[in-house]
Amino acid sequence: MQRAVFKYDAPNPNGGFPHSVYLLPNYWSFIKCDLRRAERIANPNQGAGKGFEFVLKKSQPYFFACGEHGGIHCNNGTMKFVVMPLKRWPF
Ligand SMILES: [Cu+2]
Repeated sequence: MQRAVFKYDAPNPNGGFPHSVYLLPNYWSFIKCDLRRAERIANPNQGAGKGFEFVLKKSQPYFFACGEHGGIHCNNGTMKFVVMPLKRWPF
């Protein structure tokens, strides 16, 4: 089973926007950073320490983005990515 691990700084009271992890439903919502039908899978506190682990159950593309503050870190391109888990070779 393949997993994605997300590590990000906990919310900083001295400034800066916090982070989170959203799973977006498809390619276009990912391109547009449209979070309306996205699912928040980790909150701003879950990226600290060992981070947040998400199991990639299927061989399909998974679209992830930070969704805090209207998706600012998705829109500026710094916190969004796609991962495509592939089946392992059978040896
Ligand atoms: Cu962020």
